[in-house]
Amino acid sequence: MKKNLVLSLMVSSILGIILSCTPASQAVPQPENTIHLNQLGYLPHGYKSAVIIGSSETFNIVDAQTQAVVHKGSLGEPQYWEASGETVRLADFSSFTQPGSYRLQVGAASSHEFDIDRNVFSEVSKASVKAFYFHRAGVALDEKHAGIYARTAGHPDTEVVIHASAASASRPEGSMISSPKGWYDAGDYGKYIVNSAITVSTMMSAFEHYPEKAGMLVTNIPESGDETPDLLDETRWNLDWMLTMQDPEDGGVYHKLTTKSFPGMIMPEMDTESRWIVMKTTPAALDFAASMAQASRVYKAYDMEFSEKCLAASIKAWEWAEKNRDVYYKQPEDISTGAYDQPGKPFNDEKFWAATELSITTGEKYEAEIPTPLLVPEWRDGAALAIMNLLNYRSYDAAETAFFVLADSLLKEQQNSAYDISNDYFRWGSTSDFLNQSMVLLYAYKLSGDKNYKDAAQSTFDYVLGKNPLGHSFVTGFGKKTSRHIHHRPSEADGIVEPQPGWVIGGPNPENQEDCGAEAYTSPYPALAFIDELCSYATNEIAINWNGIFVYVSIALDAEG
Ligand code: 9MR
Repeated sequence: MKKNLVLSLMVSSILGIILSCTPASQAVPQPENTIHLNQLGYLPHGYKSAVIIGSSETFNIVDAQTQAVVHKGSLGEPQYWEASGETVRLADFSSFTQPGSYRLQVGAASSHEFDIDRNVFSEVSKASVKAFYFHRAGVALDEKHAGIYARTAGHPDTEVVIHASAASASRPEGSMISSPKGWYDAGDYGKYIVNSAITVSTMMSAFEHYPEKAGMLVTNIPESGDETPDLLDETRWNLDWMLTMQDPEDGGVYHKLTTKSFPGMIMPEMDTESRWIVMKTTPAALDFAASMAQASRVYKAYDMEFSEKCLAASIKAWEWAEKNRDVYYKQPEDISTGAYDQPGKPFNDEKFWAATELSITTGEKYEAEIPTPLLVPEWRDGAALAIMNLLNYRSYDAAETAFFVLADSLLKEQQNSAYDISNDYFRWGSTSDFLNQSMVLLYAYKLSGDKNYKDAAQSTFDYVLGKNPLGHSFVTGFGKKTSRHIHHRPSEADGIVEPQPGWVIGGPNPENQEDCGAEAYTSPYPALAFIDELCSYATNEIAINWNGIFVYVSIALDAEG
């Protein structure tokens, strides 16, 4: 078993075995010339860099068909990267702009074939939106839209049970409500408000910031061809569910809808255990208020009634949160599904996010201070996303100053980074951290026109598609080497060898490594703490928020060209 796991490590096996016996502080013997690059390729006029491990000083770009050398370059100075224990050099071939199919060569080593093409990210961008369709709860996926991933409906959620933690006078413990539609959160079948909110908001922001490109995406879903862009049709599926999670009585929003514990690796229709509505919380209300306020303005042109409904729901949730400022999620004893909790963390960023979105939509004043420091967005924090949305509508000096402090720190990190990326820490969902950083950098470019931000965003995005020490593409179905055994119930249970395409994988995570047994993770380096195994929920799962940010960044890069 251990041997299999070691072999399946997504590092070159020799390097992986050497690393497994090497303490973090020691230099690692390197194989001659390993090349890591974006396995899909590069935009003709975009920044283009690859990471090389080895002693050569120069590199060539060769035509993939004719082998003719089309570009020659010198490698950058060697730099040590603590996160992987490697000494690496950069190959910068941004000046080579000719579209075509190529390989990068260093000494005797040759990279995967890659493209230089204006549309190099179009397909993966579409697939990352389409993946959400595969996760629709309560509906059968037909062959016309889902192809080989067609399946029968699961989780109608028309009779979900009010848990004791969610009980109120009008909805006592054990009573039923209807809460259909929505997307499954991740490898599990739960539906969680906090994570849903950041996901739909990131996708709606892609539409607001890049309306032309985002509005043009055609994803072959049942709604394709109607008056509404496919991206918004898909997002609407989850917004409709979110609206059902508000108690009409008092405006409070329930935190989640799940079974009591995670089901086995079964298809949706086989998971017939009761599903429960679990407690109202302040972050659920505020995140919901933020997303609904944004939805109100985004859908106004397509469905006025829905737009008004979203705004009314947002205001009601905001008012509930004003009266209930510190209701933290507390996992009930009989429930063990995901918590999306933030013990002890103040809810000032949630409040700022909701207040800002409500102000943008209504033009009225909703008071909340800009959180300091402003952080890269994630499911726990929507403040920077709110600032981008605000600046998309009007200028506001204090928001702009806070935003550029964040963007400049990411740019500096990238410019000093051995791997040419804006981050060197790894935790659960690390891939999404890189992508969220890319979003901030892209928005800084949009505001300033300074190309350095765009280059940093591109280079950080390249990490996700293969320019990383594992040489792994963290998007299923895309790139030459990607995950085959994701922690994802339908992909495991459907009997189809290839996992559903277009899903972003959580990626290296040095924590929570008990999931596959004590000996599964063999590297001491955080950037290598990854295995392509079903059991690895800590590194090889997928999740809607990780896809939502990929949708944003791939659309943005595609739009900026
Ligand atoms: O993405 C979440 C990560 O930031 C947390 O550290 C982790 C543990 O609380 O939970 C992750 O979210 C999971 C959620 O709780 C349940 N569905 C699967 C999610 C992705 O692993």
